[in-house]
Parts: sequence; structure tokens; C-alpha cells
Amino acid sequence: MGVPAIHILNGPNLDLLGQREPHIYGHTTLAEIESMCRDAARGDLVFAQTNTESEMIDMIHAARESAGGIIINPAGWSFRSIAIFDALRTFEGPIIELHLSNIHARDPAHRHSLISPAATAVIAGLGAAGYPVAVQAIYGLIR
Ligand code: CA2
Repeated sequence: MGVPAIHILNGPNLDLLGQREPHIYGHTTLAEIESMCRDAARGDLVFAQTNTESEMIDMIHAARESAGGIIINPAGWSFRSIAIFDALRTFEGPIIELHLSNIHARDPAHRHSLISPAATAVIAGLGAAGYPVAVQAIYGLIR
């Protein structure tokens, strides 16, 4: 068997990375993050972003067909979407939940992720560097 495909899924407003609030989310754009991930990937990589919750759920369903592992930054859905949690629970491979910022050090509205119980691992607070770290790590989690 070849190297499994990895799907990296990004939630709402992350298309604005590098353009707004760099003091929280850094100066790196999502396109630059994608390029960092492609450099770290050993096999096929799907890298996507959506501002629409139903589209994110469809992307998770698509990952069930073709991904060995999922890396997801659910962004604002982390704190309110049971639907995304439910979709992730149907995925049989490893899931890394990723946040650029350390959500545990933030205000109460950004502190408690509903997604984490569906995740195999959580990375938070490494900024853009967390993405290639997650890519490297997920291959070790895939059986
Ligand atoms: O730190 C992260 O990666 C977050 O998932 C980002 C979310 C936030 O709600 C989470 O608490 C932590 C927000 C993403 C918004 O992205 C923006 C990017 C540029 C400018 C403004 C927002």
C-alpha cells in the first residue's frame, strides 16, 4: 500500500489569515500554510477551506472515502458545532484538531472546544508552524 492521503480542512474566516488580526493569528497567509504542508507531506494532500458549515460536513464525508487522516482547524465552529463533531466521529482514521492560537489561554468564548473529544490529538498555540508539525505527526498515527 502507498502513503495514505491526508486531508487538511480549514473552517470559517481562515481565508483571511495574514490580512487581519496578525497579533493573534500571525502574518502567514493560508496559501503560504498550504505550501508549508505540501513540503511536509509524503503523499497526496487535499487542502481546503470553507466558510459554510454544510460544505465542511461534506468535506469530512469525502475524507471518509479517501483520507487516511484528517487535520482540521474548525475555527469558530470549534465552540458550537455538534454537527461537525458528529461528522468527525464517523471518520475511522486519526484526526488532529489544530489551532494557530492557544485556545486555552483565550477568553471563555474561545476556550472550550466541542470538537476535541472526537480528535486523536490537539495542537494549539504553535501558529502556522503547527500545520507542518501536524502533517509530520499524522503519518505516525495512521495504522
Ligand atoms: O487559533 C485558531 O486557529 C482558531 O481556530 C481560529 C479561530 C478562533 O475562533 C479559534 O478560537 C482559534 C478564528 C479564525 C478566524 O480567522 C481569522 C483570520 C484572520 C483574521 C481574522 C480572523
